[in-house]
Amino acid sequence: MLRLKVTGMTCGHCAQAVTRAVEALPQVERALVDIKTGEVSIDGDPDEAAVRGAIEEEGYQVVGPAASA
Ligand SMILES: [Cu+2]
Repeated sequence: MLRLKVTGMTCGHCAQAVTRAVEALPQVERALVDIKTGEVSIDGDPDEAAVRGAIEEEGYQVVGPAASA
């Protein structure tokens, strides 16, 4: 599992955009977004750079690994 801290997500639309973008990537089984904490949890064996790129392409910033990771 990969967990990233993302800033800029403020509502359900943001969460859905990120979820959809990440779940479209290969080797991703499921993506879970918590907009309160800004944490994105990804199940599967994804390429981290691809995940970061997909999230940033949606307009959000990946600031690092999630604090609880
Ligand atoms: Cu939003």
